[in-house]
Amino acid sequence: MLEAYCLRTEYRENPLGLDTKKPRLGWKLRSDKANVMQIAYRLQFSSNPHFTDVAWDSGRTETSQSQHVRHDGLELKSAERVYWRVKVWCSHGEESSYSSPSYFETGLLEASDWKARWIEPEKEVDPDAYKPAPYIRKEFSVKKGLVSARAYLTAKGLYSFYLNGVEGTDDLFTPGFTSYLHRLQYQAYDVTSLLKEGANALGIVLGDGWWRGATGGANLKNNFGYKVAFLGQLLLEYEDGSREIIGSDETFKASRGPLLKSDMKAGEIYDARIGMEGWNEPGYDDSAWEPVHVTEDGLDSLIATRSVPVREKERFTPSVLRTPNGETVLDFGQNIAGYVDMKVRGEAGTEIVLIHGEALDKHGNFTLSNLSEHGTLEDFQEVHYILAGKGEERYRPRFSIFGFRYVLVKNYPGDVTPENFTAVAVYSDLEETGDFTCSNPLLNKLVSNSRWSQKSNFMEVPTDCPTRERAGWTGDAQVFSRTAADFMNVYPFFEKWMSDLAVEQFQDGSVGSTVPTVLGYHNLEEWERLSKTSANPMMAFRKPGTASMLDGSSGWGDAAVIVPWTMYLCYGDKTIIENQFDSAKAWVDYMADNARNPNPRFQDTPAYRNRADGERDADYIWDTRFHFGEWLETDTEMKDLAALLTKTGGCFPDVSTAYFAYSARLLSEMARVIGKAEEAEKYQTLHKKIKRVYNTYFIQEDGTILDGRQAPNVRTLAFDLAEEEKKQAVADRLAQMVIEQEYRLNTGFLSTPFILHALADSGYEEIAYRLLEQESCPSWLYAVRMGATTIWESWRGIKPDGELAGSLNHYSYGAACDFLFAGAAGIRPEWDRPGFKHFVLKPIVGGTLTHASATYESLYGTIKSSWEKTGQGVAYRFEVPANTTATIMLPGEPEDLKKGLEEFPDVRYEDGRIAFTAGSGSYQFTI
Ligand code: RAM
Repeated sequence: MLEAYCLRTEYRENPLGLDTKKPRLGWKLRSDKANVMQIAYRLQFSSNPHFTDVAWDSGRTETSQSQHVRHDGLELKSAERVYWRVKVWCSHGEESSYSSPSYFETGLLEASDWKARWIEPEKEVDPDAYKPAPYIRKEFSVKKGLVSARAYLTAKGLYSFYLNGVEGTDDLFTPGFTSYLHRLQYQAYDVTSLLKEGANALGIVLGDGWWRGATGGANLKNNFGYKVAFLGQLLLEYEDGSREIIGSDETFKASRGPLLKSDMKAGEIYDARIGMEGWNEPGYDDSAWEPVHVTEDGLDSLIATRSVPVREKERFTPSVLRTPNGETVLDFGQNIAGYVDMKVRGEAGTEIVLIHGEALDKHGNFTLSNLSEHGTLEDFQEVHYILAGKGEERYRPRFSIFGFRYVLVKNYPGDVTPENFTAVAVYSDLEETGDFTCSNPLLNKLVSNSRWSQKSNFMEVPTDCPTRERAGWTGDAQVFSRTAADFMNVYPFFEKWMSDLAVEQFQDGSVGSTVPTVLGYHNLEEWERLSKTSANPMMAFRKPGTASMLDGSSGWGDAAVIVPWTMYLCYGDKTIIENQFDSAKAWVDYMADNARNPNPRFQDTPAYRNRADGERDADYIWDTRFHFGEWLETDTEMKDLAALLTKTGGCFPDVSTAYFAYSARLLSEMARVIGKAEEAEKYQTLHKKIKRVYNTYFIQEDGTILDGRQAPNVRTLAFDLAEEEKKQAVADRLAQMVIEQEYRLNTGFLSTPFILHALADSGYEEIAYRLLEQESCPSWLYAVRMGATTIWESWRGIKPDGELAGSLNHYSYGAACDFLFAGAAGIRPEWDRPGFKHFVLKPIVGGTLTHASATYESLYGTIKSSWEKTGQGVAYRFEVPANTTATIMLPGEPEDLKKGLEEFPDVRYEDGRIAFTAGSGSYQFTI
């Protein structure tokens, strides 16, 4: 048996509306044999699923490549469906039959395909007030013989749409979040089954969304514009081959409706008394509705959607609490991002209020205090529902999403009972790829918490938290990107976000700390308005297109390099490197320019006097500009952060120089991967120079970098910055600090993800495990013991006395889970052969664990690694998917080489481990 399955186009199953002319295709191989490699494939394209007319045939193509396959074969037209199938030959000589067909469809490839015009439903808007959501409708007729219908839709703001009263999709928060003024996505939907011959109605509701609703820590409003707008067209195709287009234009009509406010952060007000039954069905009397305004807005920024659609996912039923202060609070048991789906019966006009929060205070009462440290909206995370009073009513927000575990319920008529409230988790529907379990239940909970923080924050863009800021903070995303790839297939998600990072990059190469930025406006008019009127300079601190003081921080801006590299490492797709190379290079050049700028504060230090090859050593130390530094180390309190930055002036040369070196090295690797030899050489040289200077000025003989601080040692090891002769000292010093600090961490955002790897990879495996399994504060498991269901922003999110600090749903520290996948279970990608086409299985047995097991769904299929301590030794089990190979590296003694490992021709003893290459199949060894 040999089979090609799991066919994907552009990482999606049967996608509609692609605007790439050469989509990436991929498939997996399944076989009942071991040691299976694909040696050739044959691809066919057709206009029909039976392949009666083959439009293109690759013929037998000799290669083992089964992912990221692109072909020139087809001249794609707009709105065209293409079926494809593949057959493969494998190393055993076997030939598969053709896979079941898969398809993709192109979107509107030419600007001229758009017949629709932008329409605005609102006349005047008050920029400072919340606005009711506009409802838009259009009736049209469908002739006999409809064979297919597509909807191509987008909005400035958010849209949901209905055909004949039925919602057109379960995708939420469309058109997604991008740097709208440069890239605005449209979605394509197959709506054939929703239409009927005769009269039909299209209905649209628009929400404020990221376009003009409150965003970021500063709650900027009108970030992209003042008015919401809609653009969309239906493409109808009839039996006789004729086509008809119904595009948004002046014949569409608009009205306000029951949704009186629709802010993503502040929440919604819905007055169900404003009944509009049938508004989105044909025959509705819309004589009181207003005409829409057709604008001259262009279509240049339109792109087909690249979003992984946001959807409703897990559901939770609450327990109902009566808190000491007499309030009624729902506890859903899990901190999530989403909303509550509520059922209610009561009198017309009753106004129910739901307020969403993450925690109870130390007295057990509902609180939002942990989220208000930076000031927040008055009506933060609030839903107001006003009853129509007509039997059972049901409501869930449409354009708001909240971070919460608890909900304060006010004014609910009758008894608050669990069955009337369901919390729905809402996030980008990424394929889950990884799981880990072991004998320590607290670690299993840590894995769950980290995964939940990913789910809560992977909502169109990677956010810091789903509550206070909800911003695409580049630093947080960068440190978590590797772990994110363990849990889910994040390639398409990051590919999209990185394009936004690049378009928002500043002229001088500096990278925003939030992408799309919420540290300043995109909307020039709004910036001008507020810079004139606002008493608070923070409200207008950044002119569109210019960096704010908080942008361009090392460790944050490095997302421009680290994220594409990490995605390449985990998925082997060069596209992200090709797309991002110029952006990554601009960031590294920016660092180089800034490193050359002197900082008068350090001008008397030796680095400013010493020269090599005519250049000052200080030219390779980045000691200028503002940076966040290691950020939130264990001994920093949330409330002291601002003071710390003022004290240091945001100047952390050890951090900035280390990232400068690391990004230069990764950039050189990126250049090599895409065949830019000259640049590969140039940035390798740059890396060497920075490394030399870093060793000279930052690393002391005994391996100390900053006295008592673990972070710089971790960074030095993780980025491979120490010269060979200093390496061990840096590792020894780190281990010593961890012991001196009684197996507790003192790292922050940037190096926490690496500390366990850094220790274990330098021979301190047991120390790594002790640190990981530490249960007292500060530690990962302290939070677990305190009942955390997600990862906290601060190590002291809930102090032992119940005091709260900061967001309870920030994934950064959860990045440690990569140690469970890549360390404990040992599933690791390889730099030189990325994407798990080849990988390493190098489990680390240790700590209190008696067993550990991980699965990872790679692009080639399922990888499994587990171990268990038994009376006979440690029993290892592995699974290597077809069309891949693995280097298995087991702990053991040289004499263990004889234990049934003879079948592996390259078995050897290497770095204290038994190493050999294995092809696909299942393996079991006891050593
Ligand atoms: C905080 C954000 C984020 C962090 C920045 C520096 O306010 O929540 O996590 O990256 O600041």
